[in-house]
Amino acid sequence: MKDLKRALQTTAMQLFADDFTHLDLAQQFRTVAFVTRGMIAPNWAKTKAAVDRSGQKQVYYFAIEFLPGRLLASNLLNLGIKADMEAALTAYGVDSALLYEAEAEPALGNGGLGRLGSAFLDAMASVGMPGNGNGIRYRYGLFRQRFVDGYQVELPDDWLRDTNVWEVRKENRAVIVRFGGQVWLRPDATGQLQPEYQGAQEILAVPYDTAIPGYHDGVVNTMRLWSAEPVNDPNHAFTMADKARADEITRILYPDDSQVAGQELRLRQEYFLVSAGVQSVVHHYLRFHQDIMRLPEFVAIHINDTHPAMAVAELMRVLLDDFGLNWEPAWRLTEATLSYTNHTLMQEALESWDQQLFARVVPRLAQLIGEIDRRFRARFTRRYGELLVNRAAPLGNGRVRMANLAVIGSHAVNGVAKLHTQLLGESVLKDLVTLYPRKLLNETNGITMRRWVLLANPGLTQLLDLAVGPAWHRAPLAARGFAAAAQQPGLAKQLQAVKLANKQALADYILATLHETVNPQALFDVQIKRLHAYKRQLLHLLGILADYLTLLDGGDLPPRVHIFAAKAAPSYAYAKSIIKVMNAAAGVINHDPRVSGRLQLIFLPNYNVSLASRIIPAADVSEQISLAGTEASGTSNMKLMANGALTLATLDGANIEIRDAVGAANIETFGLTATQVRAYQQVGNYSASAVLAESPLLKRVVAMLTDGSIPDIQLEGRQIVDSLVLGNDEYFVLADFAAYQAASRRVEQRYADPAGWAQTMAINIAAAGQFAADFTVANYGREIWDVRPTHPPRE
Ligand code: H53
Repeated sequence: MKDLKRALQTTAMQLFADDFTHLDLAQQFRTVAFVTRGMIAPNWAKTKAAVDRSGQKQVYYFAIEFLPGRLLASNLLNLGIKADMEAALTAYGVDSALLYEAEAEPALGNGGLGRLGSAFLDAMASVGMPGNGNGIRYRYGLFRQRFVDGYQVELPDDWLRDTNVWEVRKENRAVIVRFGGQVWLRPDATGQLQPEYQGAQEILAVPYDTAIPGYHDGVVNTMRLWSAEPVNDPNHAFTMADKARADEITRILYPDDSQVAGQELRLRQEYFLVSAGVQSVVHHYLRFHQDIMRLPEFVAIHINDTHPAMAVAELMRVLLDDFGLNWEPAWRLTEATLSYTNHTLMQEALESWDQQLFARVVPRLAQLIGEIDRRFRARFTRRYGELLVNRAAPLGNGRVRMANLAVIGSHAVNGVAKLHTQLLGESVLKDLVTLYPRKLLNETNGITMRRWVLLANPGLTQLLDLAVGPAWHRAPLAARGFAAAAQQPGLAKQLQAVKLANKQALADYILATLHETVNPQALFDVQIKRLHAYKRQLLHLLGILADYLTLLDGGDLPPRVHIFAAKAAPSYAYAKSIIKVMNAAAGVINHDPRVSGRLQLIFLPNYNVSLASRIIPAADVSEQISLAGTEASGTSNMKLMANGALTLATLDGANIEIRDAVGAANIETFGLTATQVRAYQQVGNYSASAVLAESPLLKRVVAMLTDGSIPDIQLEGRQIVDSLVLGNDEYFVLADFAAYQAASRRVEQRYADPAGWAQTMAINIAAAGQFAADFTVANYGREIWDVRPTHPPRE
């Protein structure tokens, strides 16, 4: 503690020429972060040297998004000096909670996909797997969301305005990425065809490295993010136009989640990420190895979703053009090095690119994919027939199909929850699984328990430590003992007290941000995730409106606060309409004295990792109500259960595995199954109007969207009703409504029994350990990457 105080003082002098106590909060944050970074650095260097020296195989996780969340508290925790640093801060009169909030949040992802990537980096470091993130250093992260008259407004996220203390610019590791122009193939002296480029645009990719310390294990891995710059050629100064063209590539994160943007700039971002990443992986490999033929023994490159799927062709390009390999050996190396995770079954999230656009942006890759396609067809057509092979090929209908390319060029492909993997095999990847029956695996997603419990919920952490000892920090399954321990009334009472305190803290935040008073004794019912039709925030809203009517009719329902947080893609009009209607409905319900204290709708703006950390510990109920067969996995479902929320869920994604973990008595499930949904879709016999006609309550609820009872939503209300009625309710919201209402009533009955509720809470907390990302990455390591952790998570 004394040492830390001294370090803060010295660093404050060096950075700001002033005493630590004289600095403002932002400067104090920088000082603390700088000291922390200094403490990480030696182990960072040591980890890198050890991996290179021992020749351990390394994972390179390629992802267009990473969503680390603020790093200071998590770094301090993992270093094991959080309490000491906080004590040092207290001694200087600084509130560490406020200091943590002074950190700009790196919002370099949209949602689950990016957060998963960051969880994996944290987990790999924590179990001792050499793992590197490879992503993009977006100048502007995901937009900040504000509500104006209930409408979502997007503000730029200028997260790099102040220096980013955590990153290290590595100009000496920069590489050149080539776009556009024309490529001619000419035979060289040996007769091999060599590409010649004409008129290509060259961009410099400069890496910025961020340390990812593992939990109490001295391992520090790297997240490498690439930034685009003009090439600085001493003989040829770059122009402002060159600079602008380069800057553009890494300026913004596309704000789409589970949807494709489809713009040329996005394609350029993808190639930039892939080309810089592949080149730097190969350069690094060659510093310690001679023989390129042994690449897959030392390197695993993972393609996270299809955005980096061009890695297949880029690695082929490097092997053929730079190393002069023949096609077959190059292909064997590529397949052995690459693996791919699919994260979605949704049509609108499956990437494909117009072939002409593709050829214009990355002409050499277009040639190579043409050849991959030709060989693929030649290999399989005779045996499997043209129809199947046409569907599974990388090229078809004038498009480059990224998922097909990724599967064909990888030795393994995985889904992210059992149901998702099964459905992949039956639908999206059916043909490819026929051709490559051994490639498809399941790797259910996981979460960082340390961030979502240790950091976010100190009260619960203390209780768990008390009940089962601190072993669960490293061995998440050790939390299992909590279920039995919580049968003692004393512990159960403490658990209730912790939850209540967390709810009070959230209530304070709600009061401060929205000026709404909520009662912490009420049931806190939480749905936090991207706003997307398939996730069915609309079903939740219809449930709230139905409860509102029931209360107005004189019905009796226990006090309940519905808490939402969600961003909508700026161009996703339907999702934005739902936000507007939610906010307008909140205006009506929250200010109607007839339901005062019994029903509230709280929509918190600007959902991000920090806001999630506030909401999750305070949740009683976790709404996971996507249409069965649409949510690949979900991960907020895991975070919420780990904090003791009861899951109110459809049988979708990882909800099914949560049910299996906690037992059917400790979750509320409802609704159509994926099989039933598919049957309706295949036969075409679902009629939303018929469902509506049969339910007077539902009819009244839907009418509220257009009859003026919610003011100022003429267009939005109409749009939603049209989607339900004229559009025949694509996501079966009306079909599941009655079952949802019934499940909601069952939740309330449970909540009326505090002792039973506390048991359910404890069972959920106790069972969450199996969803620790530590296990997930260890499984990837064993089944896909062939990389073993040096200290695997204990079972
Ligand atoms: O990935 C999560 C899943 C979640 C899924 C999400 C996702 C994105 O965030 C973006 C694109 C995409 O294809 C999938 O929707 O169900 O939990 C991590 O696997």
